[in-house]
Amino acid sequence: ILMENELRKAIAQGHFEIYYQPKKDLSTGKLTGMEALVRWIHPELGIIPPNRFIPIAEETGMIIELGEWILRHACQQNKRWQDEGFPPLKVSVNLSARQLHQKNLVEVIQTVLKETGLDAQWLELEITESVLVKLEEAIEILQAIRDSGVQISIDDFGTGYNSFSYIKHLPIDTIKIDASFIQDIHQNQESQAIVKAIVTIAESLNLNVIAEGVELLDQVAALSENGCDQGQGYLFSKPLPTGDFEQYLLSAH
Ligand code: G
Ligand code: G
Ligand code: NA
Ligand code: MN
Repeated sequence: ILMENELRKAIAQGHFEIYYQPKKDLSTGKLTGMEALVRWIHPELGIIPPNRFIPIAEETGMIIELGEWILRHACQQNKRWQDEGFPPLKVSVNLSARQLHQKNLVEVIQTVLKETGLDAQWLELEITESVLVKLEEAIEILQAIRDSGVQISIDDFGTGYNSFSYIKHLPIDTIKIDASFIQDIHQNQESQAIVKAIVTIAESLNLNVIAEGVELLDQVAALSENGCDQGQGYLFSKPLPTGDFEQYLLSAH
């Protein structure tokens, strides 16, 4: 209850910050986009990671308001970078299960894009696989989002279900391979086989594929060998606050 009240206050007062983590083309090293990751900046406790408050925000429904704040700030910042002359990049924002059920989600997305002036092509929404396999009306919602020009990525792919076949029905753009397969890919043949299978499916369905949790050059080599040409992880950079990410953008080009 204490945490809940604190969180309510924080949302009312906007005590959050969005960190950004780069996504890279593994063969050229070029930046391909960035993931927006929220942090709670508590006046006494300091930085509180999302694992500690997103679940509470979901249970209480506060994620609707917080999610909109995150979406608006990520789009606003991305537009600002574009206006400042940085090469345009796609920003990926995480969407929780509760937000997918939100009746006016598409309207909210369209309003945020209009108000921030960000073109839809520079926004992607990351949705965890486990949410999608459970959601019967997912197809219609995803289709409506994509119809407005926003892209969809399946997050943590490979952990949510025992068969890949359902994804052929989903209107999506990108598969994000779960970090658990990347962690040991350089020394585990099963992980290599799984990544290779995911890449093959992605290719046949005309989807992009990206690996998350890339920490080692050996993992990059194994990913390239198995046809995965995009990655995100500590090897390139941890998630950075706006100012630091800007420095990263300046040094990366
Ligand atoms: O870096 P990391 O500690 O940022 O994120 C931990 C978890 O919190 C991840 O599962 C991530 O998807 C989730 N998360 C981070 N930012 C957001 C956000 O803005 N919205 C939602 N729904 N989840 C987020
Ligand atoms: O669930 P989602 O994939 O959105 O969450 C991404 C989480 O992974 C965040 O907590 C982010 O900080 C973390 N992360 C990003 N890169 C790495 C990495 O290379 N290694 C590990 N262990 N975690 C990472
Ligand atoms: Na994500
Ligand atoms: Mn993920």
